[in-house]
Amino acid sequence: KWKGEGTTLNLESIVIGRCYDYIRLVNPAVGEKNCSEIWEAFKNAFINKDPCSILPKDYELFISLSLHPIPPNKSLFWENNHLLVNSFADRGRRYMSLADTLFGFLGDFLNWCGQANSTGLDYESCPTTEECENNAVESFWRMASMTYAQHSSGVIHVLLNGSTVGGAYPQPGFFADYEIPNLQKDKISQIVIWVVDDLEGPDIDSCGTHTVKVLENRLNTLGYNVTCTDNYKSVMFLLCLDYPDDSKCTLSSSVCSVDGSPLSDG
Ligand code: ENP
Repeated sequence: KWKGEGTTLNLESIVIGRCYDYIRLVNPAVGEKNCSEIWEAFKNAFINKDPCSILPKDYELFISLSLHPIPPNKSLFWENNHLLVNSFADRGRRYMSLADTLFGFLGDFLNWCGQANSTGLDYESCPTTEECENNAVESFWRMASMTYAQHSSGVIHVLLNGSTVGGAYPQPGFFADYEIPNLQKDKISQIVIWVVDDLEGPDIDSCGTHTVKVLENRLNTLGYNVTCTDNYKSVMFLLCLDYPDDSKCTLSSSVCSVDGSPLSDG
């Protein structure tokens, strides 16, 4: 009856399995967590309720059971480049995006909703945010975003997509509406913005223009020390894995001959 996809099959096994994967292998530094209790708290946020009346605060117990420190200088906020961020952050080894925290990791790529007057999950369909914003998934990410921003410190990184139609900094958006307002200014030394275009995509937005300028102005007005870099090299290298022959992916062209073979230096 809803327009969105239904609950991911085997949701309970996936969430509990991911929880053990996270605390035992991905990030044992978080210490002991009760994965079955975390699942119960997650489920109780939305089961047996009208699927359009789920609020961020319904996930409060889930968040308090799964919360752990976020290392300073490791936070990575983003818009419109989910898979790139997953690779770049490398499950918390390089950066810790929301999906690399325990609470974000449990929900990444999944879908879920319940139904009124039933303790069952709806595997057929779930409401989209267009149908109702107070749905189980949207409220989960709102709560997770607010918590993640409140616990981020040191140098904050933001990876935006300069090829997004409508601009790299979307408003409304999670970063604009739930993350920026929850950053704790006294714990933050700098905000580093990276605007990276898709390799084969258009250059729609860049540092100092359009929506990125709006973002820079907003953060400056809030009193943050802000820097912005276009097509940051480390991220470019990762994109270039899939497009090695793209003109933007040439490594040190000056020391190569026309056929691409290295020139001897003698
Ligand atoms: P999209 O629309 O590019 O990607 C949505 C996909 O990313 C979904 O598979 C979603 O999991 C997963 N995801 C991972 N982290 C988040 C998240 N954090 N979030 C919403 N979805 C997330 O992403 P958005 O909507 O623009 O959100 C980007 C935001 O994530 C940024 O504000 C960034 O700073 C933040 P699922 O369970 O829905 O399938 C917050 C909201 O970290």
